[in-house]
Amino acid sequence: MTASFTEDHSDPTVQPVPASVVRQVDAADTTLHNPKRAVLSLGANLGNRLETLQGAVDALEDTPGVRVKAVSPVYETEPWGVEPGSQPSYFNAVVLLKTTLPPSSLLERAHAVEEAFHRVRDERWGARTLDVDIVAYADVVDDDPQLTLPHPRAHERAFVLAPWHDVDPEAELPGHGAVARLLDSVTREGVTARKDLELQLPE
Ligand code: A4P
Ligand code: MG
Repeated sequence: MTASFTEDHSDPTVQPVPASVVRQVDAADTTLHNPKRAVLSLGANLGNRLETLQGAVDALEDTPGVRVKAVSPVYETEPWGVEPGSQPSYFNAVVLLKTTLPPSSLLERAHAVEEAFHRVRDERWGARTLDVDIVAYADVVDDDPQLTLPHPRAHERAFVLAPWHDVDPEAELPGHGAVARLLDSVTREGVTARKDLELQLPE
């Protein structure tokens, strides 16, 4: 947006644009030219897990302001945080994005994608058709409970670290260091690569 828009009042039908709006538009414009890297974790343990994960990848790619840059291998994983045997196993994968959306809008979109796959929230860590978590957004570190960045449990979960390491061996988790080193420090028990399955990167 140029200053002349705000200063040229010769046409009486044109209202002056407040400076604060000009600043907002200019900031949005900078973001558009400066996409950020984001890492999302996908998990499913109800329904057709592979189809759902692929649907989530496609829905993310269909989001204005989001490009899916890489999709990890699929892992079959024992449910974390619940009684053993009380839930079906998960399929987990990690997606690398470039996005011009701010973190809050990316979370809104993640929730919309979950809802499109009939996610029902009844209990914490309950079985679900789809969970879409933001693992990391650029270098942002924020303890806001609505959107904690990086994801507060990502650093201790092999079902996040292993697929992330597969697609980006040099990755760093902000505030925690190299994903490769974190992966060495957690158990991989119950986290198995499903080499017979594959998610497609959208065209
Ligand atoms: N929230 C805060 N930070 C974030 C973030 N970085 N990404 C808030 C996404 N959401 C974030 O999430 C609850 C609230 O967390 C959201 O409203 C959001 O504002 P939810 O998806 O409604 O509920 P949840 O997923 O049951 O809770 P929570 O605490 O996010 O669970 P986790 O830690 O995501 O764990 N075992 C295996 N093997 N594989 C899994 O994928 N996933 C979970 C869920 C448990 N066990 C698992 C797996
Ligand atoms: Mg979640």
